Amino acid sequence: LACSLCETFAQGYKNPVIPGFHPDPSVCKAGDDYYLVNSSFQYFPGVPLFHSKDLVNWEQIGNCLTRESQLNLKGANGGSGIFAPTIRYHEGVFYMITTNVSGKGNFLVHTTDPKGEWSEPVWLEQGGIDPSLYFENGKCYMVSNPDGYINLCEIDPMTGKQLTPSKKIWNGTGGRYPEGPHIYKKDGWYYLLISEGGTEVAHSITIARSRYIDGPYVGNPANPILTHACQAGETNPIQGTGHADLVEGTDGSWWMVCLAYRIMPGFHHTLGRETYLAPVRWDKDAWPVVNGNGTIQLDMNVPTLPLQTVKQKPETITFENKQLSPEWMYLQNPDMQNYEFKNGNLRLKATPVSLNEQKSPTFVAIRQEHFNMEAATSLELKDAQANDEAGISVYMEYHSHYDLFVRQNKDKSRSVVLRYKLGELEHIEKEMPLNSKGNIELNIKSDINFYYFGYTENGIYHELGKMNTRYLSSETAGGFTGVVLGLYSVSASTQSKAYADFRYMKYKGE
Ligand code: 6LW
Repeated sequence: LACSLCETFAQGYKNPVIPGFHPDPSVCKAGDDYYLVNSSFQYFPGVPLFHSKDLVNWEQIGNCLTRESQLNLKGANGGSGIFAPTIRYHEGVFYMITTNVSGKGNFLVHTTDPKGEWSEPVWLEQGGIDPSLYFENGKCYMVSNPDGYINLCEIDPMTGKQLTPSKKIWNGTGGRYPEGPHIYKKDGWYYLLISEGGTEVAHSITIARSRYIDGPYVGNPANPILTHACQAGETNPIQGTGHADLVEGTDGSWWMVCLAYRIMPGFHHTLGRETYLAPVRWDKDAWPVVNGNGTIQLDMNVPTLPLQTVKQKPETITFENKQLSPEWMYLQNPDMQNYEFKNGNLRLKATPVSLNEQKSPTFVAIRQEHFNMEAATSLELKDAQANDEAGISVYMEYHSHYDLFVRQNKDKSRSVVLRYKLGELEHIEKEMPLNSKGNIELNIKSDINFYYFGYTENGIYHELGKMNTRYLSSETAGGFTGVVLGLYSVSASTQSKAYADFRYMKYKGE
């Protein structure tokens, strides 16, 4: 009997609950639905939006920032653009507040239908990053971290007007970069949850509380309440735990979402900062305790809310229905004239903007979400002139990507080429002449250490080379994002009318 009860209640789940580049999670509950957002940096549309019924299984239902009027990303890269967002639900309205580090700073958008369009930006006066909202008694409070200190003010969320002066309320326990603040109220206490230590291995979650919203806030003697920068976390394959948000489940259970990353040999990570889930209980002194000892695991053997699976993403993405699902991302602000659906294909019109530029090349990508994965695309390059190219890029940043592509040659023949771009280095690893006309399949496989590149012509697979994963890692390439797999098309001249028709994108992860 004991065992069958265990099975009923201790269903357990696997972390990360949203794998791949999905950092800075924030979560809210509306009725018995949960909504979650992530930061998005230089990618358009901005702020991916997920829905769940159980906090474990998440489906991306859209993006909060879908129009250029909400999201100017000119010149943005993986260290700028849209930083950490917060999502809150209050009296029938959803609010998403974030920072455009490449633009005018802090702003919020709102909607009554999160699956639909969100409002125009409401610009805010208080600076710093990682803004969050707290609603109580008809008032709306904003917290963020100008000058490395958590500040609180009251705002009008519909106009953005700041109604009270910014007040410093806490700067943590002495760790660097106090950030990611959120305020909650429970049993007469205001709790202020923050991150410290920076987003790398020293990342930690700390908490303080006060009887008054504007303080004085007193830290939890047991801080940090979550970190892997400690003995209990030192051998954990998950590192960098931080940037968290709390939510109370429909059954009264409490949960934390946070970011962390899965490490590769040498403490590198390529998949970006991912979204993790942990159970929270409140101890006898009314402080939250995260998953028992303040660490999290890949296999979480804990009771959950009743699990409700969501639609799985297809392994083969086709373009017949003439739209891209919400996980597809462009760089900066795309010129949509260069993207078209034609005869069941995704047609990418080549422009002279190369992948090495901090601009918006014709490029559209999905995230790599697994160390072990296989990706493939079938494409035909058309109307091309010498040195025009189209293919697929394993892309971390404009200066760090591995490109597998079809190139038009001077003699009008075509080749398939494998090229690496790593900082100052640009290297063609291999090029092979193509014998046939028409579609070619480009193939990428990966494991934790290598990417393996090849192509398939007339049903025969040809190997081109393999390259280390670690040079694309956040530790080497920098930035706050993770590796994405982008279909792209680039011309060698402005005169070229080249385009590429992509028939499908396959992605299979283990
Ligand atoms: C984010 C900050 C952080 O705004 O990194 O890990 C910054 N936390 O809170 C970019 O994601």
